[in-house]
Amino acid sequence: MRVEGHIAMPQHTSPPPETRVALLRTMLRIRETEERIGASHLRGLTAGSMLHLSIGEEAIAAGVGLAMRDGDLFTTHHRGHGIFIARGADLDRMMAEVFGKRDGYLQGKGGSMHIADIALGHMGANAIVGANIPISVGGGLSAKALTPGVVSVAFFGDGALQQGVLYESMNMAALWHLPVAFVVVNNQYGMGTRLERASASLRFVERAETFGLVAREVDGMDVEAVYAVAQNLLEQARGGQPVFLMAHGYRFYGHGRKDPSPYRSKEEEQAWRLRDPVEQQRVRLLEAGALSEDAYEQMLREAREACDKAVAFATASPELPVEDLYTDVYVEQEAN
Ligand SMILES: Cc1ncc(C[n+]2csc(CCOP(=O)(O)OP(=O)(O)O)c2C)c(N)n1
Ligand SMILES: [Mg+2]
Repeated sequence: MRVEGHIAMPQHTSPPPETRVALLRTMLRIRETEERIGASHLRGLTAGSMLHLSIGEEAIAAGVGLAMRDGDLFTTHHRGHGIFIARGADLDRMMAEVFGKRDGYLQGKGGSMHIADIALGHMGANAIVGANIPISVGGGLSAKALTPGVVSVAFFGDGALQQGVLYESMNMAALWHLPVAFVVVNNQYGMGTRLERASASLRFVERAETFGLVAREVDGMDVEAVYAVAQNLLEQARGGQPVFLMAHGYRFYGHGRKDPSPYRSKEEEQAWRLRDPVEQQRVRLLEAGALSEDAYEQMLREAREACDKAVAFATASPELPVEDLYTDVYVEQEAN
Protein backbone atom coordinates (compact mmCIF):
# COMPACT_ATOMS: atom_id res chain seq x y z
CA MET A 1 0.00 0.00 0.00
CA ARG A 2 1.60 3.26 -1.08
CA VAL A 3 1.15 6.13 1.29
CA GLU A 4 0.37 8.81 -1.28
CA GLY A 5 -3.27 8.89 -2.26
CA HIS A 6 -4.39 6.39 0.35
CA ILE A 7 -4.35 8.46 3.46
CA ALA A 8 -7.12 10.73 4.54
CA MET A 9 -5.05 13.07 6.69
CA PRO A 10 -7.11 13.88 9.76
CA GLN A 11 -7.77 17.53 10.38
CA HIS A 12 -6.11 18.16 13.69
CA THR A 13 -4.82 21.01 15.73
CA SER A 14 -1.35 20.58 17.20
CA PRO A 15 -1.24 19.15 20.70
CA PRO A 16 0.05 21.40 23.52
CA PRO A 17 3.78 22.25 23.30
CA GLU A 18 4.80 19.91 26.13
CA THR A 19 3.01 17.01 24.40
CA ARG A 20 4.71 17.78 21.06
CA VAL A 21 8.08 17.63 22.81
CA ALA A 22 7.10 14.49 24.74
CA LEU A 23 6.20 12.77 21.47
CA LEU A 24 9.67 13.55 20.11
CA ARG A 25 11.39 12.50 23.35
CA THR A 26 9.54 9.19 23.31
CA MET A 27 10.42 8.50 19.68
CA LEU A 28 14.05 9.34 20.32
CA ARG A 29 14.15 7.02 23.32
CA ILE A 30 12.70 4.22 21.19
CA ARG A 31 15.12 4.90 18.33
CA GLU A 32 18.21 5.00 20.53
CA THR A 33 17.20 1.96 22.55
CA GLU A 34 16.44 -0.12 19.49
CA GLU A 35 19.68 0.89 17.77
CA ARG A 36 21.50 -0.32 20.88
CA ILE A 37 19.49 -3.53 21.00
CA GLY A 38 20.25 -4.09 17.30
CA ALA A 39 23.98 -3.49 17.80
CA SER A 40 23.96 -5.85 20.78
CA HIS A 41 22.20 -8.47 18.67
CA LEU A 42 24.87 -8.26 15.97
CA ARG A 43 27.47 -8.86 18.70
CA GLY A 44 25.61 -11.98 19.82
CA LEU A 45 24.52 -10.50 23.13
CA THR A 46 20.74 -10.89 22.81
CA ALA A 47 18.80 -14.08 23.46
CA GLY A 48 17.51 -15.96 20.43
CA SER A 49 18.59 -16.01 16.81
CA MET A 50 16.01 -13.49 15.59
CA LEU A 51 15.43 -9.85 16.55
CA HIS A 52 12.67 -7.60 15.23
CA LEU A 53 13.19 -3.84 15.41
CA SER A 54 10.48 -1.22 15.01
CA ILE A 55 12.88 1.51 13.87
CA GLY A 56 10.91 3.65 11.40
CA GLU A 57 7.63 2.89 13.19
CA GLU A 58 8.25 5.12 16.23
CA ALA A 59 5.47 7.59 15.44
CA ILE A 60 2.84 4.87 15.70
CA ALA A 61 4.16 3.63 19.04
CA ALA A 62 4.59 7.11 20.51
CA GLY A 63 1.42 8.59 19.01
CA VAL A 64 -0.89 5.86 20.26
CA GLY A 65 1.17 5.16 23.38
CA LEU A 66 0.96 8.75 24.63
CA ALA A 67 -2.75 8.95 23.80
CA MET A 68 -3.29 6.02 26.19
CA ARG A 69 -3.66 6.58 29.94
CA ASP A 70 -2.22 4.99 33.05
CA GLY A 71 -4.12 1.79 33.73
CA ASP A 72 -4.92 1.09 30.07
CA LEU A 73 -4.12 -2.40 28.83
CA PHE A 74 -2.26 -3.50 25.73
CA THR A 75 -0.72 -6.41 23.87
CA THR A 76 1.74 -6.30 21.01
CA HIS A 77 2.99 -8.41 18.14
CA HIS A 78 6.61 -9.57 17.91
CA ARG A 79 7.82 -6.06 16.97
CA GLY A 80 6.74 -4.39 20.18
CA HIS A 81 9.77 -2.74 21.85
CA GLY A 82 8.69 0.72 20.77
CA ILE A 83 5.17 0.41 22.10
CA PHE A 84 6.40 -0.90 25.43
CA ILE A 85 8.89 1.98 25.74
CA ALA A 86 6.14 4.48 24.89
CA ARG A 87 4.10 2.99 27.75
CA GLY A 88 6.92 3.47 30.22
CA ALA A 89 9.03 0.30 30.10
CA ASP A 90 11.92 0.23 32.56
CA LEU A 91 14.83 0.17 30.12
CA ASP A 92 17.13 -1.73 32.48
CA ARG A 93 14.70 -4.59 32.96
CA MET A 94 13.72 -4.53 29.31
CA MET A 95 17.32 -4.72 28.12
CA ALA A 96 18.06 -7.53 30.58
CA GLU A 97 15.05 -9.45 29.25
CA VAL A 98 16.18 -9.00 25.65
CA PHE A 99 19.64 -10.23 26.74
CA GLY A 100 17.99 -13.28 28.36
CA LYS A 101 19.18 -12.35 31.85
CA ARG A 102 17.81 -12.97 35.34
CA ASP A 103 17.00 -9.32 36.12
CA GLY A 104 14.83 -9.01 33.04
CA TYR A 105 11.06 -8.59 33.22
CA LEU A 106 10.56 -12.36 32.94
CA GLN A 107 13.94 -13.45 34.27
CA GLY A 108 15.11 -13.75 30.69
CA LYS A 109 12.66 -16.53 29.85
CA GLY A 110 10.53 -14.46 27.49
CA GLY A 111 13.03 -12.36 25.59
CA SER A 112 12.17 -9.68 23.08
CA MET A 113 9.18 -11.49 21.59
CA HIS A 114 7.33 -12.44 24.79
CA ILE A 115 8.03 -9.55 27.09
CA ALA A 116 5.22 -8.46 29.42
CA ASP A 117 4.62 -6.27 32.46
CA ILE A 118 1.19 -6.49 34.01
CA ALA A 119 1.97 -3.51 36.28
CA LEU A 120 2.19 -1.29 33.18
CA GLY A 121 -0.83 -2.93 31.55
CA HIS A 122 1.35 -4.91 29.12
CA MET A 123 -0.38 -8.28 28.80
CA GLY A 124 2.30 -9.62 26.56
CA ALA A 125 4.10 -9.49 23.26
CA ASN A 126 3.24 -12.49 21.12
CA ALA A 127 5.18 -14.17 18.34
CA ILE A 128 2.19 -15.91 16.79
CA VAL A 129 0.75 -13.56 14.18
CA GLY A 130 -2.66 -12.33 15.40
CA ALA A 131 -2.59 -14.28 18.66
CA ASN A 132 -2.37 -11.21 20.88
CA ILE A 133 -5.60 -9.78 19.45
CA PRO A 134 -8.15 -11.97 21.30
CA ILE A 135 -6.14 -11.48 24.49
CA SER A 136 -6.79 -7.76 24.16
CA VAL A 137 -10.48 -8.47 23.65
CA GLY A 138 -10.35 -10.39 26.93
CA GLY A 139 -8.71 -7.33 28.45
CA GLY A 140 -11.59 -5.24 27.15
CA LEU A 141 -14.15 -7.61 28.65
CA SER A 142 -12.36 -7.46 31.98
CA ALA A 143 -12.16 -3.65 31.81
CA LYS A 144 -15.85 -3.35 31.02
CA ALA A 145 -16.76 -5.48 34.03
CA LEU A 146 -14.17 -4.36 36.56
CA THR A 147 -12.51 -1.07 35.61
CA PRO A 148 -14.82 1.09 33.49
CA GLY A 149 -12.99 3.82 31.57
CA VAL A 150 -9.98 1.62 30.84
CA VAL A 151 -9.27 0.82 27.21
CA SER A 152 -7.55 -2.33 25.92
CA VAL A 153 -5.35 -1.89 22.84
CA ALA A 154 -4.12 -4.61 20.49
CA PHE A 155 -1.12 -3.61 18.35
CA PHE A 156 -0.45 -5.92 15.42
CA GLY A 157 1.14 -5.94 11.99
CA ASP A 158 -0.41 -5.93 8.52
CA GLY A 159 0.29 -9.67 8.42
CA ALA A 160 -2.49 -10.21 10.95
CA LEU A 161 -5.02 -8.61 8.59
CA GLN A 162 -5.19 -12.00 6.88
CA GLN A 163 -5.80 -13.94 10.10
CA GLY A 164 -9.35 -15.11 10.85
CA VAL A 165 -8.90 -14.48 14.56
CA LEU A 166 -8.84 -10.72 13.91
CA TYR A 167 -12.34 -10.83 12.48
CA GLU A 168 -13.69 -13.07 15.24
CA SER A 169 -12.19 -10.60 17.72
CA MET A 170 -13.65 -7.52 16.03
CA ASN A 171 -17.07 -9.16 15.91
CA MET A 172 -17.01 -10.04 19.59
CA ALA A 173 -15.77 -6.60 20.61
CA ALA A 174 -18.57 -4.93 18.63
CA LEU A 175 -21.24 -7.40 19.72
CA TRP A 176 -20.41 -6.94 23.41
CA HIS A 177 -19.60 -3.20 23.19
CA LEU A 178 -16.11 -3.70 24.56
CA PRO A 179 -13.56 -0.89 25.07
CA VAL A 180 -11.04 -2.27 22.60
CA ALA A 181 -8.81 -0.54 20.06
CA PHE A 182 -7.37 -2.53 17.16
CA VAL A 183 -4.21 -0.80 15.92
CA VAL A 184 -2.56 -2.02 12.72
CA VAL A 185 1.11 -1.16 12.43
CA ASN A 186 1.19 -1.41 8.65
CA ASN A 187 4.83 -1.50 7.63
CA GLN A 188 3.85 -2.71 4.14
CA TYR A 189 5.37 -6.20 4.50
CA GLY A 190 4.77 -9.45 6.33
CA MET A 191 8.29 -10.90 6.22
CA GLY A 192 9.08 -10.57 2.45
CA THR A 193 5.49 -10.32 1.19
CA ARG A 194 3.94 -6.97 0.35
CA LEU A 195 0.45 -6.41 1.66
CA GLU A 196 -0.97 -6.19 -1.90
CA ARG A 197 0.29 -9.71 -2.58
CA ALA A 198 -1.31 -11.08 0.57
CA SER A 199 -4.76 -9.52 0.48
CA ALA A 200 -7.29 -9.55 -2.36
CA SER A 201 -8.79 -6.30 -1.09
CA LEU A 202 -7.07 -3.36 0.55
CA ARG A 203 -10.27 -1.84 1.91
CA PHE A 204 -9.44 -2.62 5.52
CA VAL A 205 -11.12 0.44 6.97
CA GLU A 206 -14.42 -0.47 5.32
CA ARG A 207 -13.90 -4.05 6.40
CA ALA A 208 -13.64 -2.98 10.04
CA GLU A 209 -16.67 -0.69 9.66
CA THR A 210 -18.83 -3.56 8.47
CA PHE A 211 -18.07 -5.27 11.78
CA GLY A 212 -19.47 -2.24 13.61
CA LEU A 213 -16.18 -0.57 14.50
CA VAL A 214 -15.32 3.09 14.08
CA ALA A 215 -12.35 2.90 11.73
CA ARG A 216 -9.72 5.37 10.52
CA GLU A 217 -6.37 5.35 8.77
CA VAL A 218 -3.47 7.68 9.33
CA ASP A 219 0.00 8.61 8.13
CA GLY A 220 2.08 6.57 10.56
CA MET A 221 5.18 8.69 9.89
CA ASP A 222 3.52 11.80 11.38
CA VAL A 223 3.48 11.46 15.15
CA GLU A 224 1.15 14.38 15.75
CA ALA A 225 -1.38 13.02 13.27
CA VAL A 226 -1.25 9.61 14.94
CA TYR A 227 -1.62 11.16 18.39
CA ALA A 228 -4.64 13.24 17.33
CA VAL A 229 -6.53 10.40 15.70
CA ALA A 230 -5.64 7.98 18.51
CA GLN A 231 -6.90 10.37 21.18
CA ASN A 232 -10.20 10.70 19.37
CA LEU A 233 -10.58 6.95 18.80
CA LEU A 234 -9.54 5.92 22.31
CA GLU A 235 -12.15 8.23 23.83
CA GLN A 236 -14.81 6.47 21.78
CA ALA A 237 -13.44 3.08 22.80
CA ARG A 238 -13.57 3.99 26.51
CA GLY A 239 -17.32 4.34 26.13
CA GLY A 240 -17.70 0.84 24.69
CA GLN A 241 -17.40 1.61 21.00
CA PRO A 242 -14.58 -0.56 19.64
CA VAL A 243 -12.30 1.18 17.16
CA PHE A 244 -9.82 0.30 14.42
CA LEU A 245 -6.80 2.35 13.36
CA MET A 246 -4.66 1.51 10.35
CA ALA A 247 -1.37 3.41 10.61
CA HIS A 248 0.80 3.35 7.50
CA GLY A 249 4.53 3.26 8.09
CA TYR A 250 7.69 1.33 7.31
CA ARG A 251 10.37 -0.67 9.07
CA PHE A 252 13.76 0.72 8.17
CA TYR A 253 15.57 -2.56 8.82
CA GLY A 254 14.58 -5.95 7.46
CA HIS A 255 12.15 -8.38 9.03
CA GLY A 256 14.85 -9.49 11.45
CA ARG A 257 17.87 -7.27 12.10
CA LYS A 258 20.02 -9.46 9.88
CA ASP A 259 17.54 -9.61 6.97
CA PRO A 260 18.99 -7.57 4.07
CA SER A 261 15.46 -7.15 2.57
CA PRO A 262 16.16 -8.38 -0.98
CA TYR A 263 12.41 -8.20 -1.68
CA ARG A 264 12.26 -4.41 -1.70
CA SER A 265 14.14 -1.76 -3.66
CA LYS A 266 16.74 0.61 -2.29
CA GLU A 267 14.74 3.47 -3.86
CA GLU A 268 11.67 2.48 -1.88
CA GLU A 269 13.69 2.26 1.34
CA GLN A 270 15.26 5.64 0.66
CA ALA A 271 11.90 7.29 -0.03
CA TRP A 272 10.58 6.13 3.34
CA ARG A 273 13.77 7.05 5.18
CA LEU A 274 13.36 10.58 3.86
CA ARG A 275 10.14 10.66 5.85
CA ASP A 276 11.86 9.53 9.06
CA PRO A 277 9.29 10.21 11.78
CA VAL A 278 11.86 11.26 14.39
CA GLU A 279 13.58 13.69 12.06
CA GLN A 280 10.26 15.10 10.82
CA GLN A 281 9.14 15.91 14.34
CA ARG A 282 12.54 17.35 15.29
CA VAL A 283 12.50 19.72 12.31
CA ARG A 284 8.87 20.61 12.88
CA LEU A 285 9.52 21.63 16.48
CA LEU A 286 12.74 23.51 15.68
CA GLU A 287 11.01 25.44 12.90
CA ALA A 288 8.06 26.24 15.14
CA GLY A 289 10.41 27.50 17.84
CA ALA A 290 8.95 24.87 20.18
CA LEU A 291 12.39 23.32 20.76
CA SER A 292 15.95 24.65 20.71
CA GLU A 293 18.97 22.84 19.26
CA ASP A 294 20.40 22.67 22.78
CA ALA A 295 17.24 21.14 24.20
CA TYR A 296 17.30 18.56 21.42
CA GLU A 297 20.95 17.69 22.08
CA GLN A 298 20.15 17.32 25.75
CA MET A 299 17.26 15.00 24.95
CA LEU A 300 19.51 12.87 22.75
CA ARG A 301 22.19 12.72 25.46
CA GLU A 302 19.64 11.59 28.03
CA ALA A 303 18.38 8.85 25.72
CA ARG A 304 21.92 7.61 25.09
CA GLU A 305 22.83 7.67 28.77
CA ALA A 306 19.72 5.65 29.57
CA CYS A 307 20.83 3.09 26.96
CA ASP A 308 24.38 2.94 28.37
CA LYS A 309 22.93 2.29 31.80
CA ALA A 310 20.52 -0.36 30.52
CA VAL A 311 23.23 -2.22 28.59
CA ALA A 312 25.54 -2.16 31.63
CA PHE A 313 22.69 -3.45 33.81
CA ALA A 314 21.84 -6.25 31.37
CA THR A 315 25.49 -7.21 30.91
CA ALA A 316 26.09 -7.44 34.67
CA SER A 317 22.94 -9.49 35.28
CA PRO A 318 23.55 -13.26 35.51
CA GLU A 319 21.76 -15.92 33.51
CA LEU A 320 19.32 -18.09 35.39
CA PRO A 321 20.72 -21.48 36.38
CA VAL A 322 19.49 -24.27 34.15
CA GLU A 323 17.59 -25.86 37.08
CA ASP A 324 15.20 -22.90 36.95
CA LEU A 325 14.22 -23.59 33.34
CA TYR A 326 10.83 -25.05 34.23
CA THR A 327 9.91 -22.80 37.14
CA ASP A 328 7.30 -20.07 36.55
CA VAL A 329 6.14 -21.79 33.39
CA TYR A 330 2.87 -23.19 34.71
CA VAL A 331 0.70 -22.04 37.62
CA GLU A 332 1.17 -24.48 40.49
CA GLN A 333 -2.25 -25.95 41.37
CA GLU A 334 -3.45 -28.83 43.52
CA ALA A 335 -5.12 -31.49 41.39
CA ASN A 336 -8.70 -32.03 42.57
C1 LIG B 1 0.36 -17.73 12.74
C2 LIG B 1 1.76 -17.44 12.26
N1 LIG B 1 2.06 -17.67 10.96
C3 LIG B 1 3.29 -17.41 10.51
C4 LIG B 1 4.26 -16.93 11.35
C5 LIG B 1 5.67 -16.62 10.85
N2 LIG B 1 5.82 -15.16 10.85
C6 LIG B 1 6.50 -14.54 11.82
S1 LIG B 1 6.49 -12.87 11.64
C7 LIG B 1 5.60 -12.98 10.23
C8 LIG B 1 5.23 -11.75 9.45
C9 LIG B 1 4.38 -10.84 10.25
O1 LIG B 1 4.11 -9.69 9.50
P1 LIG B 1 3.35 -8.51 10.16
O2 LIG B 1 2.19 -9.03 10.93
O3 LIG B 1 3.07 -7.54 9.09
O4 LIG B 1 4.38 -7.92 11.24
P2 LIG B 1 5.80 -7.26 10.93
O5 LIG B 1 6.82 -8.36 11.06
O6 LIG B 1 5.76 -6.68 9.58
O7 LIG B 1 5.96 -6.24 12.00
C10 LIG B 1 5.31 -14.30 9.92
C11 LIG B 1 4.53 -14.73 8.74
C12 LIG B 1 3.92 -16.75 12.70
N3 LIG B 1 4.78 -16.29 13.60
N4 LIG B 1 2.64 -16.99 13.13
MG1 LIG C 1 4.19 -5.95 8.46
